[in-house]
Amino acid sequence: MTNHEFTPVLAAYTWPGPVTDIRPYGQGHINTTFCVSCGDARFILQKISPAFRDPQGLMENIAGVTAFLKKKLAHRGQDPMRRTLTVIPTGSGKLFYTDPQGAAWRLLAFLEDTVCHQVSDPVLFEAAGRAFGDFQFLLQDYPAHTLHETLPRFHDTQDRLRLFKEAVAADICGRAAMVQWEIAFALDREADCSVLMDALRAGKLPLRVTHNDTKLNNVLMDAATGEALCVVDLDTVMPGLSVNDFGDAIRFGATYAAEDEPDLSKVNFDLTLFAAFTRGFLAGTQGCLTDEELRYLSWGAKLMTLECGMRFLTDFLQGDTYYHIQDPLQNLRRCRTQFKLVQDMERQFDAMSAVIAGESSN
Ligand code: ADP
Ligand code: GN1
Ligand code: MG
Repeated sequence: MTNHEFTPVLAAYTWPGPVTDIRPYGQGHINTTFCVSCGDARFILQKISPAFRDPQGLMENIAGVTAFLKKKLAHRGQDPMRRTLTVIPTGSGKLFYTDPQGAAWRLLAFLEDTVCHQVSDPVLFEAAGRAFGDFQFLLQDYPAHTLHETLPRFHDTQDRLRLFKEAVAADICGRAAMVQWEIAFALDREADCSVLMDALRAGKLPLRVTHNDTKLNNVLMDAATGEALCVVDLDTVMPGLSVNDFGDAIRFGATYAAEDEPDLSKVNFDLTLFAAFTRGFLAGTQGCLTDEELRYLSWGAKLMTLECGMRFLTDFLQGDTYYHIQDPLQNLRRCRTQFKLVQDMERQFDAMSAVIAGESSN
């Protein structure tokens, strides 16, 4: 974007002084994020992805959840301004600004002196687990019925498989021929795709208020202490399954490899990382998960990894319209790392369940 294109959005907000710098920021795949400086003061400015059809509902969710969290954090004696996001309203008091092209923008307080990690290690992954577990703990009595569904059927893996099959059948970019192995990999696991939705329908798993996008880079760590400080990226806070929040974090962080690592020999599911996250997550949830939820955590890990791989492959087949990409094969590489991790998890499924049982009895 040129500086000229920022003129209307900058004019919609009240700044503490002249804007001195605007630059792309972070490694999110969905929104377009900028860091805006006014001298020493910094802000996060985000163009919300058009995938979110109802920015008003989305921003109401974020305003509601952050206000709720701030109260609980203050009650605990923790700093509400550092431990949750703060939405800065437009000059006319709105939660977001709509530009002349119809795109929605929001402004957030910048959390200074924090670090955002793109690759895992046991200490920080355990800290992330604690933060995502605590997020779930704090929101267990949030009024779920007030939340707007920002992306319908977001983690309905059966529905993701249906959309994937449609993309294969349509093959609008003529790419299906080059990914026959990956297509077969997903189709071979059709029966698995319904396991969690069936458990939900059978009343075995409760619907909770969940984050739904628990990637390691969606938690900011305190630069001084390493403590996981603030869960960010609240676009997908919706009623969902706790096991999916667990699983989505595992699919990204239970390996030392990057999500788009081209060399699959480097992409290995790591049980030590898995145990570290499990320990943190269970400590954060403070016993609020049911025995059935604990039993299904390994399924959450496997299915979120499979689902994410299918989503990357679907986007690759459809011409890369959903995720930001840096090159035309990035979604395919992302899909392959996820499928490699699924294979590893299938081989170590019993060991994963044993780790969970061990950690939950501590
Ligand atoms: P996306 O949905 O595209 O992933 P995010 O909301 O996760 O967008 O933001 C992208 C990145 O920007 C995050 O991974 C994090 O590094 C950074 N970020 C987001 N919010 C803040 C904040 N309030 N302060 C500092 N950094 C932030
Ligand atoms: C997206 O927004 P971001 O980059 O934190 C996506 C997740 C995927 C993830 C894969 C709203 O997360 O669902 O698991 O990419 N978010 C949305 O890296 O689709
Ligand atoms: Mg993000």
